[in-house]
Amino acid sequence: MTQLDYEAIVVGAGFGGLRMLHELRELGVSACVLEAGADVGGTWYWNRYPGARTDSEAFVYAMSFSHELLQEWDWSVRYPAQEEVQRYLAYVADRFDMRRDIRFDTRVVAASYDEAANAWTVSTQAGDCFVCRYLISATGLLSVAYVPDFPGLDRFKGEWYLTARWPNEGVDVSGKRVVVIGTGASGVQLIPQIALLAEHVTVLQRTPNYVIPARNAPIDQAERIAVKREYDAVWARARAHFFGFDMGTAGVVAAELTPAEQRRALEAGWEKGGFRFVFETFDDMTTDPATNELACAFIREKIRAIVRDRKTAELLCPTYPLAAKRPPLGHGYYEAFNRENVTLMNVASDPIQEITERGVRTACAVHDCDVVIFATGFDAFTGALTSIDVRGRDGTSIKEKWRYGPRTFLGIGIDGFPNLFMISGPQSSFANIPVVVDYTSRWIGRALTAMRTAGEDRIEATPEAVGEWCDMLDALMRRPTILAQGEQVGSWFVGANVPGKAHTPLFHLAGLSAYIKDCERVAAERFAGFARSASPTLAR
Ligand code: NA7
Repeated sequence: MTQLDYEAIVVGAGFGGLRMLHELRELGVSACVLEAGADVGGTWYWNRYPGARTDSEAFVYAMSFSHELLQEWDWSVRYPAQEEVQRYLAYVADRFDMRRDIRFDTRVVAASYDEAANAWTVSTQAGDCFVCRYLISATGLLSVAYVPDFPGLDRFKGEWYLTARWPNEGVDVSGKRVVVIGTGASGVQLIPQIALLAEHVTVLQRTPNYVIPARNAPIDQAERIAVKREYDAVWARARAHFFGFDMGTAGVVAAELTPAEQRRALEAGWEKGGFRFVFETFDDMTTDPATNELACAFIREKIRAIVRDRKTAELLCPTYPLAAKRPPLGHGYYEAFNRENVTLMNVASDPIQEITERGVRTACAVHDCDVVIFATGFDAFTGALTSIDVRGRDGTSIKEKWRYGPRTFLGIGIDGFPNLFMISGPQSSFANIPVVVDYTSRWIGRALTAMRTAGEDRIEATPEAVGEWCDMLDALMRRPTILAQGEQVGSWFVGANVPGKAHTPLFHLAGLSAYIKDCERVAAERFAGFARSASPTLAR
């Protein structure tokens, strides 16, 4: 008989882990959350760099499981800053007395499944071991930072930081010369803020992005009241949306409009800002290449109108389709390049060679500096699980199993790894995260309930279901869509941003609504594709 410490262990106390803990409590499942950080927050705990804020609109960047919580929390602005989201998640944890079930400063380093005991043993960096029946990974899709292996970093005499591991106490860049490497969503948020304080900021850009103005603004009380009154409908719309947003459609495709009408629509979308530009301007912006190019040309025109230096403006203009890389939202990004103290350098044509004692050396230039900031992205979706030594039924590790890319069923289960569930796992949905994790947590809860009703305690994705799911995702990636072009432009969502990583679709490219339909079909068919059984009863 194996003694269980908990029925379920959840790894990670960000949005996903907190949501899952709530679900487990509702089901009466004893659970513990193991969290590497010193507080809740996940992404929001670690990414404290200046300028960090949501790219999702505040009203749907929230937990939807409690009507009371939705009514009592007031977001201040349309795109809340890191500090506000962190404060919100701390509030959720306190409001629902979650901290008593969370062990902080506890990094999970290994987990192995024992078939005879039908139990997982979870080991931590500090040397503790916990035994549980169900292991639920809520480790986040963008949690393991990717730092290119530039030679010489250890020689650098200045300070260096990762946006994804920003020190709690902050960094003082006043009067310093700063080099920023990376112009994805993190770099785009950071650069205008750093530029306000630093003596000089040199931005090393490899690929320009289409940066859409966020149009951040305070939320007024009338809007707040209106949303709170109809929150159920807000969530229903978000679950039905491609990216989990409460957004409508344009109701029109570009070809139905005259050039003058197209122009007016683009200007209106640009004024609304954020992802509304993508989803509410034309319904075919991410599906029809001609419409996509219309939007791309429009943004390039805006860049040239904002950025005064012609050479800099041209360097900032992308040439690939909009949405082949995840477009960041800007808060004065292009405007920052009009400052005297900001310089843009092209490290696509002149790549970074090494970090020296004094700064960053490219093939043709030396950028002396006091501070280097790496905003170089993440080992997305798979990095968190493959950096833990997770071993399944026959001792195979996830790292070995996923050598050629992740293989899962629904992004929730893996064959050979019984009773392991993933929230926001690879091959699930990439959309507005609170909506995704709410859905997957509830889905896992439904699976556990079905098992309990049937007197079962073991569930495992079948190899056939995993094979079919992978084939379906591959087929989606082979379709001639804009998202599927991510591989050519080095997008993280197909693993193409990390050298040596397998290029496979890391999420369900057909959108959240399609993903939910697939999961619902599986649930309706009594969790078909998962083998379920009862093991000899274990003592607790
Ligand atoms: P991203 O979007 O992956 O951006 C990483 C940036 O770092 C990107 O501009 C990369 O250029 C750049 N990078 C990476 N390696 C190098 C090297 N070797 N040399 C120069 N530049 C390099 O990560 P973020 O953290 O900004 O955003 C991730 C997600 O978080 C975002 O999509 C949102 O969903 C939230 P590249 O484009 O590869 O040429």
